[in-house]
Amino acid sequence: MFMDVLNDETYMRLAIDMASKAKGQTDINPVVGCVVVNDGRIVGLGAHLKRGEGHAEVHALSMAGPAAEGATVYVTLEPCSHHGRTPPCCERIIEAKAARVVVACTDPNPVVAGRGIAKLREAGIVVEVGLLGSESEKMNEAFNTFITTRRPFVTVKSAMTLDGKIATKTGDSRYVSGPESREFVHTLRHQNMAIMVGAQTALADDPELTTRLQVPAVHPIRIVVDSKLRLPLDAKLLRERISPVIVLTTEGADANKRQALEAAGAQVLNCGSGPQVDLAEAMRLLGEQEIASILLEGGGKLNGAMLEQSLVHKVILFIAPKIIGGAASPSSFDFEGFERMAEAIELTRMTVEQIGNDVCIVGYPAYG
Ligand code: AOF
Ligand code: ZN
Repeated sequence: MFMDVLNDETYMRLAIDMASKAKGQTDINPVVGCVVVNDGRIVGLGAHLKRGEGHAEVHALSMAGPAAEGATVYVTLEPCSHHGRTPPCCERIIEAKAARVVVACTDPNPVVAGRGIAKLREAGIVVEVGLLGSESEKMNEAFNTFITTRRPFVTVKSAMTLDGKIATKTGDSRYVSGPESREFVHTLRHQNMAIMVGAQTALADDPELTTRLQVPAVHPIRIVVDSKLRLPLDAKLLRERISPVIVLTTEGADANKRQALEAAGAQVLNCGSGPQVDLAEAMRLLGEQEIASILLEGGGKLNGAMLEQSLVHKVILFIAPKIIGGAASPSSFDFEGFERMAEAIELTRMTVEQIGNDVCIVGYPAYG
């Protein structure tokens, strides 16, 4: 920025920047940033970096030490009020004798939900809520969904040609989008707790489903939806034991194959009695296993089924400036389809951005 004006927003922006860089490393916990300012000087900085370890406020306040007295605390999420894996942050702020707390957004966690702010006010601290609130809320969209529904926040990512296809008529799909988009996808893998594909995609592409970036990054848990347990035992994702593999199947699937997959290191989960994996049940089971976010990477059939059953929360589509034709070429959402345009699933809060030569569309499906 050319002119760096100092105001509340400057410090909240700094807190958001710190928090957002930790996305992908806090497990089911939100990312949170905190800045403590006293007498015109930054005296403490902190971010929540790992589940079970210090909350953002604790790090920032311990850096500030006695300088926290009379200070303003900027925090991207309402300070917690509960005894979780760490003591309540609101008590820590009260003990530190801060004069004012600026909060970006409230904590939707039912055990907090306004209680942190109320406790601070009861202690006579001035609390202001809402500065850069929607940005902070968006940064924790997966946490917000998981903590209130106990279901994973599902982002479907797909790359298609200008004529809406994800592969040629022979099935070739390497690559639809350009290198910049693909690098962004690997960042998304780092930021999501799990990545999910259908068995057909696992068979056709034999993917590793790991995160490959210029810097080392976190590898997501790898999930394969495989009602008939067709995943080969020598699949790359089983051989590459870099992160856990979960295979979602049905009760009637072959017991010997199930044992063999388990022996190869996979966890096999039954999702209904078939013939196909009950996807809603799958999301319930994955939520039970504390998988808070999933990046869904195809194929078209699985994307379509997830969307049709209202299980997709966010859509990220890359459109590459290429035309490949072919009536039989598959598309991003391969489901039976609607009869009338009025039935279409529309994206809300849509944004459009150019990434390299591709157009990237992000939106949130509105289910009727
Ligand atoms: C804060 N500051 O930095 C974070 C908060 O895993 P626990 O037991 O330590 O607690 C996690 C919960 O605490 C989480 O669900 C959310 O409600 C809140 N996270 N709160 O004041 C932080 N990470
Ligand atoms: Zn806390």
